[in-house]
Amino acid sequence: MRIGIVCYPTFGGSGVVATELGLELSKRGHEIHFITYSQPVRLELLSNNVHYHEVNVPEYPLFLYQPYELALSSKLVDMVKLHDIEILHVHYAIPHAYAAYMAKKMLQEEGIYIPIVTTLHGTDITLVGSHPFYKTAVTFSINKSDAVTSVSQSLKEDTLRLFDIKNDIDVVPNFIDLSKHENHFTDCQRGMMASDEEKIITHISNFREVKQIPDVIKVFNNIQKKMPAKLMMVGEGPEREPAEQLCVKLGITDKVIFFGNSNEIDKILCFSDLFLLPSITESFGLAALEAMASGVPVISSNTGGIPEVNTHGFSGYLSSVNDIEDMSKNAIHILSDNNRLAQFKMNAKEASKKFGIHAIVPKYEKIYEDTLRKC
Ligand code: GMT
Repeated sequence: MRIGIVCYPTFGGSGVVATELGLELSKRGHEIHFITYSQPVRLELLSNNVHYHEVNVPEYPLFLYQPYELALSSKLVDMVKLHDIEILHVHYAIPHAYAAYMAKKMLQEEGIYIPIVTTLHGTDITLVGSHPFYKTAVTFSINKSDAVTSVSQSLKEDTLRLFDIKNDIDVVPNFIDLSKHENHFTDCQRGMMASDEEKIITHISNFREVKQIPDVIKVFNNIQKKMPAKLMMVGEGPEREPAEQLCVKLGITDKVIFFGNSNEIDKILCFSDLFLLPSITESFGLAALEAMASGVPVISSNTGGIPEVNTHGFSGYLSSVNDIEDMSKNAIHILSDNNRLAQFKMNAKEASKKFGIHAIVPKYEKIYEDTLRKC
C-alpha cells in the first residue's frame, strides 16, 4: 500500500509511534510518505520506500496564528495526487484529523477518494481535545474518519465518555522494536554516570505539568536518603527549570543530572535500575514501556492506560496520583535488595514482550485493508 502518515515530528510518544510504524511498514513492503512540518526526530533514514514531505507555513504579519491546518490540508491534497497515496493515517486528532478531512473533501471534488485512519494518542482527547474551544471540531473530525484507533482501552473509554462518538474505536496498543532494547551496547557507560554502589533512577518526558515532575524529584529525594543513588532526568519542557530549583532547595543537585532531549534513550535506559512515571494522566505511557523493554522496572501512578502496561507487583508498582510516600516505599522495596531488583528487571522485560512491533503492526495493516475494502 502507499500510505501517508501525518504526525508531530518532535520528541513525544505520538510522533515516535508514528515514525516507528512507518519504518516498520516500509520494511514490510509498503511505500510510506511522512507529511509534517519537520523531519520526525526518529526518522533517520529515508529510502526508496520512505519519503518525507515538509509542510511549510509562510509567516505573514497579518496572522496572529499561522494557519497550519490550511497548509497541511493543501500539502495532503498535493502529495496524495503526486504519489498516488491510497490511505492517510493521522496521529493525534488535533488538528490532523480535521486537516485530513478537508483534504479528503477537496480530493473528492476531483473524483479521488482517500480514506482516513485517525489514531487518538491521549492529550488530544483528555487534556486538549475535550476543551470546549476545540470539542466541536474534534468530535466532528473523529466522526468523519473512516477508521478510528486508540492506544489503550482506557483512552477508548475516555473518548466515549467525553465526546459524542458514532464510530467504532479499535484499541491498538503502542509498541516498540524490542531489538533496540537488547542492552547489547559495549558502551553501556554506567561508570561515567554513577559508582557501582549507586542505584540509577531515570525519568523521561516532555516535562509538562501532567508529568508531575516535582513528584519525580520528591520520590528520588526519599530514595537517596536510604541508599546511594543518582537521578537521570531526560527531556525538555516548562517544568525543567522549577525542577532544577527544587533540587537546589533539597540540596541534591550533585545527585541529579538533567540531560535535555536525547535520541539515545536506549543507552540511558541500559544503565538504569528504576523508572519513575508519576503522571496525573497518561493514555499509555510509551516511555514506561521503553524502560521495561530495557529491563527497567517502573514505579508509576495508576492512572489512564498505565495499568495496561505496568503490572503491579510484577514489572513494578502502581500508586495513586501524588502518593509520594507509597511510590517511595515501593521504589525502596525494589532497590534495597539486589536479588529482588534482578527479578523485577527480568519481569519488566518479560511484560514488555506483548507490545513487540511484530505483534502490533499487522493490526494496523489489517485496519488499512479493511478500510480500503469498505470505502
Ligand atoms: O505525553 C505527552 O504529553 C505527549 C503525548 C504525545 O503526543 O506524544 O503522549 C501521549 O501519546 C503517547 C503515545 O501514544 C502516550 O504514550 C502518552 O501516554 C500520551 N500522553 C498522555 O496521555 C499524557
